[in-house]
Amino acid sequence: MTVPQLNPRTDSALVRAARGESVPVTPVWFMRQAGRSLPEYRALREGIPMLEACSRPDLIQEITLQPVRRHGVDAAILFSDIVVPLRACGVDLDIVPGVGPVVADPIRSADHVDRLRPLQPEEVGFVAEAVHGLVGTLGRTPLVGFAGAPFTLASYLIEGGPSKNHELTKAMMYGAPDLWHRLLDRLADIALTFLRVQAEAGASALQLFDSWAGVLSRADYAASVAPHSQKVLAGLADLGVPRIHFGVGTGELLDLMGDVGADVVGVDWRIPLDEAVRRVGPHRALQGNLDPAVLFAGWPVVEREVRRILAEGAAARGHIFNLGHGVLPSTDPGVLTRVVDLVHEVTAA
Ligand code: 1CP
Repeated sequence: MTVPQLNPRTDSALVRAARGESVPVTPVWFMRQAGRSLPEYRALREGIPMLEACSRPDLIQEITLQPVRRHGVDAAILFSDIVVPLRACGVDLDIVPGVGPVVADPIRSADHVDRLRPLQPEEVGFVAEAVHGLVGTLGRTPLVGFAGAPFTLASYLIEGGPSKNHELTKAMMYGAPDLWHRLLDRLADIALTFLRVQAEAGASALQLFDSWAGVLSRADYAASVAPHSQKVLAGLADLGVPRIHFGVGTGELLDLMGDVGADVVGVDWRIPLDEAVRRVGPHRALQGNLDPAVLFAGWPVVEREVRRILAEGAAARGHIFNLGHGVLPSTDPGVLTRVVDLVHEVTAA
């Protein structure tokens, strides 16, 4: 008897759930599953700066695989960062430990925007090489590729680093709309190129992170951000891989974020998934939404919350179990493994 070759792009639980097809178990993976919660990650990163780790195919592959081996998650997520394509096309930036991305010369004028040039696929050839290798090693486990959405990238470029209030970003959005749209259009092209490189190298699904879009009103999101995110997601349509779109605190924007062209809408912990179905509509799958802080509350609480989310997620066209945002660095990785097992146990047909 020949064993059928399973193709993660069509047969994996992740892709099937994203398309609203039947699944043997609810697929589960975690945003930031690769990273500081894992001792094997900390050991490997010892003495290697973040952006160097993100540019070496050997390290990208090993770090991406670590959580798959340890937790048995249903998807790998490429080890990279949303600022990697910006650096690859010449933006002077670094990822500073304990801070995040820091931009040497923040973008605040027309001259700055005009200097931001398109990303050439060869400039992220190291990512394509890593994805190729990973897809071979992962076999039937899908690889999720990702990019930062234009708004979230703009926020780092304009503020110069992480920001609480995004005041300089909003100042440009409200005060210099022409410049704003020019900047976001360029960032959309960069994100699109970066995502296409990953899909063409074999990624099975793509996630567009608009992590900080939740700071915007519906009207501002619709007028100033949605057209640019839509350009990115529409530009992926021909690839036939599911598109996941996620932001934090975006409960009031969920329908709009779906409407820019997502197959799956990522939901944080603030809105129960059955309510998210009402907001997004019945035609898209959902991903989420365990509060990453719940993982610190002891197993009985974690178990109760996982079961609640699975029950609420049953209302969706398809459900991909995830956290409502990334794994916190001090999380006990053993709890993550137990969550994977529990999701599989509860949902096995
Ligand atoms: O030395 C280190 O370990 C640095 C910490 C770190 C890591 C592990 C950073 C700096 N980035 C990453 C990897 C990373 N970044 C991944 C890896 C894959 C995985 O999920 O396992 C991903 C998907 C990202 C994407 C990313 N970077 C986002 C979107 C997702 C999210 O969390 O909202 C954002 C906003 C960033 C910016 C960034 N990079 C790093 C930090 C600490 C931050 C956030 C800074 C801030 O609060 O603004």
